[in-house]
Amino acid sequence: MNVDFEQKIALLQQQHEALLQRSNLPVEETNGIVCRYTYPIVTREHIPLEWRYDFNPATNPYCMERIGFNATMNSGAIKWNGKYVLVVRVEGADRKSFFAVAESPNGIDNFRFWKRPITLPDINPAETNVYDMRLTAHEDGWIYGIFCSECHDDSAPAGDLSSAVAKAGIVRTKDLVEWERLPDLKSYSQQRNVVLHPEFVNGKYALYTRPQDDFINAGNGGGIGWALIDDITQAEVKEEIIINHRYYHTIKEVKNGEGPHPIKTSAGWLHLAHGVRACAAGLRYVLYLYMTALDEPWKLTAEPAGYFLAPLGSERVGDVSNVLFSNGWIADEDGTVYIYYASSDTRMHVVTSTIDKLVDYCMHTPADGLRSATSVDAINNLIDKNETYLNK
Ligand code: M1P
Repeated sequence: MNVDFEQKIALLQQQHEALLQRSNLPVEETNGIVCRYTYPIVTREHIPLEWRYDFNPATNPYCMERIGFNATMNSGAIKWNGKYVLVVRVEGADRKSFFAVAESPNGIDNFRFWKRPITLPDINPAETNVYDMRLTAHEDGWIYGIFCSECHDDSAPAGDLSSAVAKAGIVRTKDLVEWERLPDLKSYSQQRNVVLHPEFVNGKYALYTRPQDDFINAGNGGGIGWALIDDITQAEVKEEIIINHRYYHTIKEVKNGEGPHPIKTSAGWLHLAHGVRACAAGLRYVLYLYMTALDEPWKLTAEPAGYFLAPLGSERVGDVSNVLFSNGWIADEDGTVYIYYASSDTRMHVVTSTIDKLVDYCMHTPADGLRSATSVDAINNLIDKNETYLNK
């Protein structure tokens, strides 16, 4: 028996188990809107040891990691059999992303990966990378996953090995284990951040889209789009309107994208999205909320100015620094909302809030007047209101 090897494995298992079982305590609230938690909830260290190590001392005498992982990020989310389930984007050391399910009993800690990653039906040899799945339990009875399917852009000049093409891949499942692959979304432009609305609208499937001129740039794509789809098994964007626009000198000046599908509330559909702006440090990704009408989910009814969540402290640094990205949240029956987000394309976090608080935030935070002068007006209005109130 190789005692040294056995001891190393035992220590790895002990440390891994301690990480998985670690409690995640809330940190003191600062703004009354969300509660943050002490630790990231899923990191590359959470990945099962069986995916990383060869446990046979004869073939792995140095007890080395045989397969390396880089990040656990941008995760879809769903409540499933009473558990809080994430479909995590796992990125290997080889830069390839894939999906893997991790579940928690309480939504805050004790996230554990299922035994194996998701094996998607492999329908296109040119598909090189898959990532950022949005999950929707649709009223048709299926759980859909829409994700970015990336291929090399073969029309790029010879030697350009970076240009890529983004399409929306579509899968569906009844158990999160077996996934049926449907044809990719047909669209006149590249598409990323495509999300399925959970209800039929005028008898059709409805998609939130993000038309973009090329792989990186939204370009003429004006923001978050909306398209009705006749047949989800042959999905095609025939007409698309922009329902949440980008504006100069805002947090979403460069691009934006729908997060998870919106939550239905009595006050309207509550949306979570990411906004991107450029600065000397590069692109800065933040999260924002907006609302649309219940019976017309494409009509904007409220949008607070600025961001709802931005990278804070250690969240600022990672593989792609200064990024928050969310494609998953879970609304519990008691009104608690678990918002799952990745920081800097590296690790997953959660904040909690309630539907009432998030709706109140949307309805009563001043909208963006798009100019410094209007921002000062908003502050003065609040001071005036407080003076009247405090002098009563
Ligand atoms: O690196 C930040 C994000 O960049 C892209 O976001 P968008 O779709 O808005 O362009 C995606 O690659 C996303 O996965 C990544 O987190």
